[in-house]
Amino acid sequence: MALSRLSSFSSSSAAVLKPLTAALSLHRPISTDTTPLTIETSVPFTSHQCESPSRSVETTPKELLSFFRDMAVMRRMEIAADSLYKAKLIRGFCHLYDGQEAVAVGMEAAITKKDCIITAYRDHCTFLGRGGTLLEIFAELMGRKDGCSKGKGGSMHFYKKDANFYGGHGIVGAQIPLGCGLAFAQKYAKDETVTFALYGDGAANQGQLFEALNIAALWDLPAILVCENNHYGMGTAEWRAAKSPAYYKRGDYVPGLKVDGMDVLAVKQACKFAKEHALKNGPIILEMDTYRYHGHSMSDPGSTYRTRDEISGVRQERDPIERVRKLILTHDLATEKELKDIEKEVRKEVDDAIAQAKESPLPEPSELFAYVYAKGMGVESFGADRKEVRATLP
Ligand SMILES: Cc1ncc(C[n+]2csc(CCOP(=O)(O)OP(=O)(O)O)c2C)c(N)n1
Ligand SMILES: [Mg+2]
Repeated sequence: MALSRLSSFSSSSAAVLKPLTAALSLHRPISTDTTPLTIETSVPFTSHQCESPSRSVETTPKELLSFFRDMAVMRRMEIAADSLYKAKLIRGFCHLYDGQEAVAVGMEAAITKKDCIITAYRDHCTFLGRGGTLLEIFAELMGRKDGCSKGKGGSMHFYKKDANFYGGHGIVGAQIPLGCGLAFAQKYAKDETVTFALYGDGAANQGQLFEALNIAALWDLPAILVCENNHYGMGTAEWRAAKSPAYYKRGDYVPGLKVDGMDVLAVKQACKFAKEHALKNGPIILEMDTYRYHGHSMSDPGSTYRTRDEISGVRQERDPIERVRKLILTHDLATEKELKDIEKEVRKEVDDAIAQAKESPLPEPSELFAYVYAKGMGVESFGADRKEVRATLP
């Protein structure tokens, strides 16, 4: 596929990075500088059945720096996971998110931990965004006790109930109706919160999406359906799988927005807009135009159905971390050396977490069924409620 298919949002960096307000006092440390700063999104939003949010996004030096740092942690973490997998310290399924970091980070900047998030199997960075720790992540990936799912879920089943993160789901599309169910509970409880249900372009062709949307629209549920369009399913390009790849329009009677998912500020703006919309009017679709650098999963080199030129072209023109680095430098908010130092720090944090995770014990065999099924629901199918079967268990 030609790069042009994917680069509808790329534009010359000079125009993209032009400051709207330049009256910034330059004082250090920028990590606490909350001077307002307005920056224009890379491209306009495209809307369906609704207004578009403004392209001028309010931010601060502090926020931009935290975006840079958070995305750098995510990138480093996923690259480390790749190495651990190759060293056979991580087994089973493992889907990496590098390239898509702006979606997780921009979304969190617009919402609170009272809002719910539910996603598919590409979930490491979403969990980190919800406040999960690197130790919980690496321990879970290695099947250890200190993992966020106590070492029993692995890569696809991260979960953090105290921050309303409802997984981590391996069945393509299954999280969409579950997310609408969460939104139903939120509306029923009148707690003025929303659910972000994330799914891929591959999942966007499933029937259950449209069934869930129908009910969500009928009942005005505060559901935000986020299609992370990285342009490929499990190796199938979107144009081979979708008659209309304009996913933001595919809800027909449900409003939608197309967003540059590589621009963290655009993602923040769209999510803020969507939350307000959903609380007032019901569901909305956000199509995030994004890209994954790794293959679909660890068994996919990712280079048989797309060219290396395409991947390196996206890295060069649209990388979400490089975009924020340029913004910070253009606005004189930090020096190149300061940003490099942050990256060095991040690298060490990730290495330390891996070392700690390796020390974490494996789950106790006696805990085989603990935290797997709700009490009395499902364990009996293994016969674990029968004395003679229990006796055979470790
Ligand atoms: C119901 C179902 N069908 C097939 C699969 C195998 N499968 C796993 S991921 C995937 C592709 C999904 O692509 P997309 O929705 O674009 O998400 P992405 O991996 O790009 O994030 C497929 C076919 C599955 N897990 N569940
Ligand atoms: Mg996809």
